[in-house]
Amino acid sequence: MYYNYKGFYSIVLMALVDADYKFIWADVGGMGLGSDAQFYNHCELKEGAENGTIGFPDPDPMPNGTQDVPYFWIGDNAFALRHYMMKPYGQRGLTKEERIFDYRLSRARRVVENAFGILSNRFQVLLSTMQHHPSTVKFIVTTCVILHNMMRMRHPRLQNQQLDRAENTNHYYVPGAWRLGQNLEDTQTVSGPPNTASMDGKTQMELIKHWVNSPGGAVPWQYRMI
Ligand SMILES: *[C@@H]1O[C@H](CO)[C@@H](O)[C@H](O)[C@H]1NC(C)=O
Ligand SMILES: CC(=O)N[C@H]1CO[C@H](CO)[C@@H](O)[C@@H]1O
Repeated sequence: MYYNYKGFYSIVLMALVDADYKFIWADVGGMGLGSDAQFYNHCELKEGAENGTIGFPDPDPMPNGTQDVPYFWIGDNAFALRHYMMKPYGQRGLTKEERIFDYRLSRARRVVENAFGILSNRFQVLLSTMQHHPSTVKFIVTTCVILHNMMRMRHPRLQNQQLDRAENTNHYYVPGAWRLGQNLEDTQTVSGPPNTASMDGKTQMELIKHWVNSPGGAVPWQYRMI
């Protein structure tokens, strides 16, 4: 049951990472058999999001935005699009705005990749074969995740050296039109009545796509990246 599709034995660490590289939810110990999507489809996190018990914060505007946008997670193509789960368009023949959305989403996902990278570099036992019973492996991995979070909180600078910092000098936003509401016309068309709870995944995707393509949400180098 623990034999994975890559051809060795493993347990699954399914986790949600915040913008500060901390693990804010984790399910440790799933069997390696099966795909990420299958695992996610049966996990408590998804159920809690679907039945509304997960406790997302109330919607807030994006930076420089004026319109409330529900909080959401980002994932890759393995996950089903929902208003709380944004994923790439990921097909061919995309418009420029869609390619910018995909670029920005993949750029945000690097935080997640970095979190896993910091974790496994610090606790290199995670990179090795553990000669233990699965229940012990589960304890070891859970302990590493908890220690990682404590390190993030107590010594964040120590670990920042390990992060992917390629764009750190460039983090400014062009102010203006978005804040003034001039870019909101087509989002208002798609969002319909101001009942954010009923917004579906596509509508949410439109909102985010619009924001990353607006002066308030764009990063200046994004047009070179697509
Ligand atoms: C919603 O899902 C969570 C996670 O599986 C579960 O603990 C909770 O009992 C469910 N609540 C309702 C009202 O269905
Ligand atoms: C016009 C405006 O409010 N611009 C702000 C956009 O967001 C960045 C980062 O949050 C601020 O630095 C700008 O002042």
